[in-house]
Amino acid sequence: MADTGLTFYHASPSRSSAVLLLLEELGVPYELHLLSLKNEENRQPAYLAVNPMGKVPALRHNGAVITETVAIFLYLADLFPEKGLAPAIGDPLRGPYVRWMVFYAACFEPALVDRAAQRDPGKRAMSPYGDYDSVINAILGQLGSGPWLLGDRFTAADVLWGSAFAWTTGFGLVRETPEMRAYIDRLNARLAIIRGREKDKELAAGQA
Ligand SMILES: N[C@@H](CCC(=O)N[C@@H](CS)C(=O)NCC(=O)O)C(=O)O
Repeated sequence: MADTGLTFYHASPSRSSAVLLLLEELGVPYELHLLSLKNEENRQPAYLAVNPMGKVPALRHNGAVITETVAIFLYLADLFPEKGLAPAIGDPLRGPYVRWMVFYAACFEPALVDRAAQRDPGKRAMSPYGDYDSVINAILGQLGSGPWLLGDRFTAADVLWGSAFAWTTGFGLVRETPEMRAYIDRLNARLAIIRGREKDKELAAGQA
């Protein structure tokens, strides 16, 4: 495949692992720039020039930098429409797709982190996510019986949510439900995801 011009800034394992899985699903080549969080390579000037937040993941594409997991997901899935991981503009699934992608960053992550830190989310009306249970119920309601978040269509949103459920239930941050378990297992059974997890494990071992 021709050079894609993609550079992926990754630390293994971390939130950027989900992007690695997405790249594996897309099956496109990229240049990997591995950072050690333990050695605080993400806090050095060279990386802060890429992402002033010092956070991974980040992506560079033909000179433009994209940070924030969800932005990277939306960008990559749209960049390779032929892979079919993003409903196109005009497709009735496009709205729900963008909705549940953004819901991840705008509601789920803040709710998760507040809960993990045992922080009071404050008044429901003032909180960007209302309350934790509403967030979990909303995403589980969307998942329904699946098999995927948008029904029969597998999209990049499933890589994001399936891998998020896997690590958050794994750490005991989110209580696993049978529907969630089945969804995680469905994602983990995909060949690209198996390959991606294997690759990420090797990267982590190489850094240890
Ligand atoms: N809002 C960011 C959060 C990314 C994030 O928190 N990444 C963690 C890894 S799990 C990180 O880079 N931590 C290193 C640090 O902050 O020093 C996103 O969604 O991409």
